[in-house]
Amino acid sequence: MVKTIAPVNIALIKYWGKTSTDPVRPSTPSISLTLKEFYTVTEVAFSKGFTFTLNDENGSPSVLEKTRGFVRLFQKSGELNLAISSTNHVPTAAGLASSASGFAALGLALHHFYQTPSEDLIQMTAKGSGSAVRSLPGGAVMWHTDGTITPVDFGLENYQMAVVMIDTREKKQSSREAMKHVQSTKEYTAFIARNHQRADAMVNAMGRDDFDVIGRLMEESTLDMHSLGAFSRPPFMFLKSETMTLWQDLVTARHKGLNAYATADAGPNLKILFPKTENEHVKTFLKNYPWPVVFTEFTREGARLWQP
Ligand code: 2P0
Repeated sequence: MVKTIAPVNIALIKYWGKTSTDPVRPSTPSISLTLKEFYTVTEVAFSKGFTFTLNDENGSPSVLEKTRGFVRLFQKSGELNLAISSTNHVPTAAGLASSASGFAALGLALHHFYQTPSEDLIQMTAKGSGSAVRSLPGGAVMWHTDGTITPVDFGLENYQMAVVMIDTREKKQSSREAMKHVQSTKEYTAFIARNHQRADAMVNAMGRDDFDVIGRLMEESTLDMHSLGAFSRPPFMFLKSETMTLWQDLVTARHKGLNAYATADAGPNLKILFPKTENEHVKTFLKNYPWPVVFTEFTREGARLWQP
């Protein structure tokens, strides 16, 4: 039996699309921070037949199929006699499912279980979920267009994130499908060029701890990524009106001195990044809204074998 733990990561510069699926190569560099309080724990053991449970519930046929395909990267032939159980940990009852922590934990567990070469781990994990590779090392991480990952110099101990759970129901469209849709729009090429520049500028800003620039670049990358949905046929949106209302209010509060910036991923929940010194002000700001909020710190710990 092998048991692993892997953290969730949130991108400040967004990954959105691939130049190649085998091996996986992202079209744009992305940069993320690793969350301390959100993670997945996964156990892999020999069994009769193949089972996968997530939070003690059997995976749906499509999830089972995707998981089986992922395991096939590690065990190429023969029957799959494997029981996989995965648990997503979040600090409140409100779920925030994450394929990043899920595939990082599973990829690492299968790597140990089948004793595959270490140099293959990133590539295999990326096949499950691109963003999962950023959950492998922990800390501030950059995933490059050549498929490699490197640490980014950043004092993440001084920052926190508030995750506002506007709607935690499962999204209708997967990131993978959404990326494919937008890659055929002509606006995509310009997005990629802009996001490359932002990634370079972000590394600089993080190195000198320039939070005004970090926050601005994060919001730009987020809104640029989300706007691509409007150009795709048919158009789609992950953000909801509540997301935009809260974000607009945050911008207004910022003009009055609140030092915080927002981002959102393939769903309507808003994540607010701020220096720890702003914690009380952010709490006061968020008190006016009905949604559950989880505050989290960041961590330099990445995916690893479970140690009780
Ligand atoms: C990111 N997201 O950088 C971006 C921003 C969501 C919004 O990467 O196709 O599950 O499996 O590689 O990594 C989520 O998509 O997609 C994602 P695949 P993935 O975090």
